[in-house]
Amino acid sequence: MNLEFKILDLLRRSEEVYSGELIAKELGVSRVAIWKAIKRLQEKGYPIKVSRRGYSLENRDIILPEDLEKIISKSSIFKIAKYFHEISSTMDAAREIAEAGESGIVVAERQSSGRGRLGRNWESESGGLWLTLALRAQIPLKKAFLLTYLSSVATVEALKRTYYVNAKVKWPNDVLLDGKKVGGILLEIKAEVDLLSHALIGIGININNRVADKRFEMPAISVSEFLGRKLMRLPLLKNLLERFEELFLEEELILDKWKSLSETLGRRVRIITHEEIIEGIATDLNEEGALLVHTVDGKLKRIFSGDCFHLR
Ligand code: BT5
Repeated sequence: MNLEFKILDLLRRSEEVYSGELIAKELGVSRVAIWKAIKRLQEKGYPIKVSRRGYSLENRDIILPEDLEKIISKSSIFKIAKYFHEISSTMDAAREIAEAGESGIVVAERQSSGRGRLGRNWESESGGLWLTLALRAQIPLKKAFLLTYLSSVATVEALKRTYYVNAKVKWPNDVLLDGKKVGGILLEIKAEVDLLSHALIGIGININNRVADKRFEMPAISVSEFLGRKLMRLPLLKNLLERFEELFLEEELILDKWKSLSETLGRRVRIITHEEIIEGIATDLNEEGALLVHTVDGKLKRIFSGDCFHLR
């Protein structure tokens, strides 16, 4: 661990102001070395406040490249980690990893062209958790859909475990908090014949960013807006990856888990596909991952993709 990382790590652990003397003592280096390292960190844009009493962080919720290294050192799937202050989309960097034949994770503080399904815009201001998992795995193409459900379940369980909030999944790729969109999953795959060569799993979660007053297609919320306080994202990231790996390696009953966390099943829904608009009661997921909807005119529809709106 280099000195700059050690200083940031120390400062983000507590709200207190640390004197240069105390930092120097804790890290076993001179005060001049600390002072120089702080200067370098400020030049890199880290929000370190300097006062007469010492140093503190204006915003303690920082994720560092070293954090990602630590996380993947414990991973049995992901071998490469990349962190960006700003990037077009974490999907782009993840694609490079996958095309080089590796599995890895990419996290960015901000995305300038974050995207959702069908090329839609995904607002990715600083404070959210924006990541993509690049996964090389021999998965039959027919089962690729499971990755979206698996990632939604992992996200919901990580949110519950980290912040004790009652998050839910919504068909097909949303995560809800208080009935509003707190996160979304974007799956991009490359396949040869009927086998996956890689999957890029984009996960976006609104944490400390503000979204409640944005005019999206459906109401949005961030965890911080819901809880009314600022949060640390690193524990969520750790829990999310841990849960993803457990679910992926143990091949637990993903669809059952998704169903038990679902806010869609049992609801009256309107589904817009590229062919039609369907209204009815969403009753189940079948084993192929299709949503089953009983329509008002008595038909049973199997829907594989589309936009879903919960009706009252
Ligand atoms: C999604 O698409 O929900 C998938 C979002 C995936 C984002 C992650 S972030 C890391 C990785 N890198 C990327 O570039 N993307 C992934 P979809 O279901 O198509 O929803 C998109 C719609 O959600 C938009 O058309 C807006 O209406 C709304 N929206 C945009 N930004 C939002 C936000 N931050 N929070 C809630 N809703 C948002």
